[in-house]
Amino acid sequence: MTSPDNCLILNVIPAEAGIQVEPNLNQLPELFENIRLPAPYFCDDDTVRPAYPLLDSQGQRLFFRMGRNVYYCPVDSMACNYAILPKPGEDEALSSYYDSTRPFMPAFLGAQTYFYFKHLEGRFDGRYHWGIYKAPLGGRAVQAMDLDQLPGDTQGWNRLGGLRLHGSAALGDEVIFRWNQGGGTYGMYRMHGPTLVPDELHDLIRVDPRRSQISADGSNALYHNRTETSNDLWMVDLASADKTLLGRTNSWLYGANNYTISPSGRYAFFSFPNNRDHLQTRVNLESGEQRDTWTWLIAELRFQDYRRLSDITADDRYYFLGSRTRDGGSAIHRVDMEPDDFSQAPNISAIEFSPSYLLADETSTVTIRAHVSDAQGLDTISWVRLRAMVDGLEDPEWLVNRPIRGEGSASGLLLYDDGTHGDEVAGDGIFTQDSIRAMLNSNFYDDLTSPRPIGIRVVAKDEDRNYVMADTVLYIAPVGARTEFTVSATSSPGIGGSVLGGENYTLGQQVSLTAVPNPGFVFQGWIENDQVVSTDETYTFMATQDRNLVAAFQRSGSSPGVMMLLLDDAE
Ligand SMILES: [Ca+2]
Ligand SMILES: [Ca+2]
Repeated sequence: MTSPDNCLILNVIPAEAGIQVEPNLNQLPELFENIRLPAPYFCDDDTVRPAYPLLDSQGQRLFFRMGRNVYYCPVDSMACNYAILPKPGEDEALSSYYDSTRPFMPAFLGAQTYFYFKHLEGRFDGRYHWGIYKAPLGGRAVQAMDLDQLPGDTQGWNRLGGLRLHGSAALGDEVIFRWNQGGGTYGMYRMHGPTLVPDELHDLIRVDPRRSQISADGSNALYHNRTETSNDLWMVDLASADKTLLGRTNSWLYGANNYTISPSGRYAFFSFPNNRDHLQTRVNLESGEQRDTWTWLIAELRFQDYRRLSDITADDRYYFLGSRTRDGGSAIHRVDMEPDDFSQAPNISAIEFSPSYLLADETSTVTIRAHVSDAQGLDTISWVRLRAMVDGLEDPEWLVNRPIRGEGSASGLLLYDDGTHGDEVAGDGIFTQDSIRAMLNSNFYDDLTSPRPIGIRVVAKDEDRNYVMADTVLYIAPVGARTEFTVSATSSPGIGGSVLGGENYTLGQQVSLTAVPNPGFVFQGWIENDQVVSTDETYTFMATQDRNLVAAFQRSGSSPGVMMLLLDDAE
């Protein structure tokens, strides 16, 4: 599990504690594949856009609210239908728009799918009937719990606003929810009873909880806690009450939104408002590595659209996002975080910088070249833009300014394939921008004492609104810093083989060392300071310091294992 020290995500810290993406672009592009809802579910009315997309635990069905109804769509066909039937004689299933996170949640009981949702019945028989209601998929709802069973205000307005469903499919017929008990205190309850979750957990949750979320297996909860100096995002083990800090701002002002644990338990997702609400930051819960999985350059979202992010699928690959389009329509996007199919979306196969680093003197410039293609043809690419990132985040910390600028807007420099801006050949798919320079009045540089990398994110969009983004790093060097390094590569023993690639490199240049064993020897690994740093014959890294690497070989001819292999072959 990650320690709090290496997951402080919103302070300017050495990038090795954030995301450092190696420039192996074949593994890096993120494909944003656009799925539109079938025509009946498109709407021009901005008030009934799809919201609160939610996946089932298998990631096979997408649920969302539109207006006062809940729909579901098989992910394969996106043929959508009602998840909850409207009330008899009415057009709507839900009573209100209460709650800013999850107005409904699915539950899975054997082969049956049910919905729990917050509801106020229309009838009034001396009192209102607020509660949690339950409906089978495609069926009508009955009350499962009356809010009057809970402590606190009994008939006040907006009672449902004090109720937050924290569902988990693994909980089956149980719902865990947060409840505003009145007097500024909150409790975490189980629906059956209803009963308070044990006191020690309750206390953890009670510290200014605004939202929390339960993991798919019901074992962990995320919750948000505001202190005098920061906003923290914690994960708590519901059995042991052990806590892990996942994220922290250095401001008491801004909190986290829309946080969720992936069904696999491998990732937490969240948004901090200063990264524009909807930049879904993914944290690997084992390594602490962070990355924004959405980009501000995809300008199909508006303020507070973070409410329209779904959970991610059980294979950690996709999530869905409801959005309003600039032409007034609505759409749901599917985000593929490990794309391998570029039959529709553009592809970015390489990103190059020349020189290989940016000198921080405000006059030196760097030229970027991005190699972009599209199966439908280069003339279907609408634009290619870039943004800088710090610690894997597009908008790192609310007081940190962007570290670079260039011609055009620093929030999205355009790259050109028209022969301008350093582009040598127009129309060859190599998009170029030659005006990138350091913006030294950014406080990013206040503690810049040694070469350090920033993230460079390149995003391409095609006419069909497919997006792809690829991240790499650009090293920034202060004036006077060393930018030339020696990488030495030797063989051990000397007769074991030869090595290629040991020479001088500039900061940020890609180094590729190759070990070639002589006959009778096998390659064991690359050794540095008595540590094995790679067991690949070709070892690739960025030049940031002098390095001394030894390729270790071992004699293989008399190995019993090889003799057995030869005997087997002879039979
Ligand atoms: Ca295309
Ligand atoms: Ca070009």
